[in-house]
Amino acid sequence: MKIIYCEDHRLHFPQAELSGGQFVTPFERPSRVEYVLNRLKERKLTQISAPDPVDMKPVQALLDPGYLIFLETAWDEWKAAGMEGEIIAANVPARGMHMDRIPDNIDGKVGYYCHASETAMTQGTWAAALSSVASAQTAQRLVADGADSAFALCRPPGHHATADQYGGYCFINNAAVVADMFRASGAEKVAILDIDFHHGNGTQALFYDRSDVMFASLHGAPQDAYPYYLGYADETGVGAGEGFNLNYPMPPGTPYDVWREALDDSIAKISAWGAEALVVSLGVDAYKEDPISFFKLESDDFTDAGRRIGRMKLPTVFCMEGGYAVEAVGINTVNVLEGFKD
Ligand code: Q9C
Ligand code: ZN
Repeated sequence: MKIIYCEDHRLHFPQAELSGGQFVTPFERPSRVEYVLNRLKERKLTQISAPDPVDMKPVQALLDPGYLIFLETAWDEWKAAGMEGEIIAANVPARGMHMDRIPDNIDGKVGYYCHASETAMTQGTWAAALSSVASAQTAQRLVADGADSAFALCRPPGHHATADQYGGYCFINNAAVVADMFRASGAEKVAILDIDFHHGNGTQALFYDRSDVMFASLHGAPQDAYPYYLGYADETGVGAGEGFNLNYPMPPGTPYDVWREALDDSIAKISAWGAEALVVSLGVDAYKEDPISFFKLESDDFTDAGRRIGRMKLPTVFCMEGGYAVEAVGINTVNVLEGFKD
């Protein structure tokens, strides 16, 4: 399997994440990628290359133009306004307030374009986010041109980012861009399977009214887990998209046999629909020792999950999402890829 990776991810490394009322070193940190790269090499998966330059057209086609300008210019505006630290949202439009009037003040703008204040932006965030989506796009082109599968080692991750909001460590929704590119390159039906521990709220929102991209997400139930305000099972799509959104929320302590039933159900539905291409939002934070999650998957379970996904026999692009038990992130990610190839 070809692997696409760009070292520019290192340009995004905020000093701090707001967690439990304290500033801590972000869970989503550059070393996550190093653990995956090391494990790939250990397992002799060495077909690793850098992405082609980012193609902004598919990104612009899917996302809000004002949001993209914001991401590009936020750091300069923040510094020009005399802010000393990293960009952290301190206010967001809440119930009863205007949801559609964008402030001129950068502090107000940050809150408008953000949904979760744990995620800081820095000088290099935009460049890193572009390199991440560039990796996803290069992987997509390989598969559209005939490869069975490719793995985009994306960082920062993407599945929490919507058309106009960042948060949950995500800025540009890499998997969503890939799905839309599969549509543009001729696939009529594209499925996105999101196995990251957290609900893929951004991906869901981007395709909620569409019948050409089916979205399935296995995740910690919103009553108990970030992103808290989306991800219930009764969110099934709207309009033409009705029936094309599949949520599998699961409670704290969920073991693999329960998670696997959800996986099998989602796979059966994607296959029965007749998807022609598959995008996997590959987070490995369902692991039992993940520091911010609460499922109980073992490392071997990721191999089994990969095998089940591989049995769909679909052209597949994997986009790296979350996973924070740093050493195990490498093992579990590569286990999925090896299982897929069995
Ligand atoms: N105290 C992804 O896995 N909440 N994002 C962190 C830590 C946000 C996860 C709480 C989790 C975001 C891509
Ligand atoms: Zn996650």
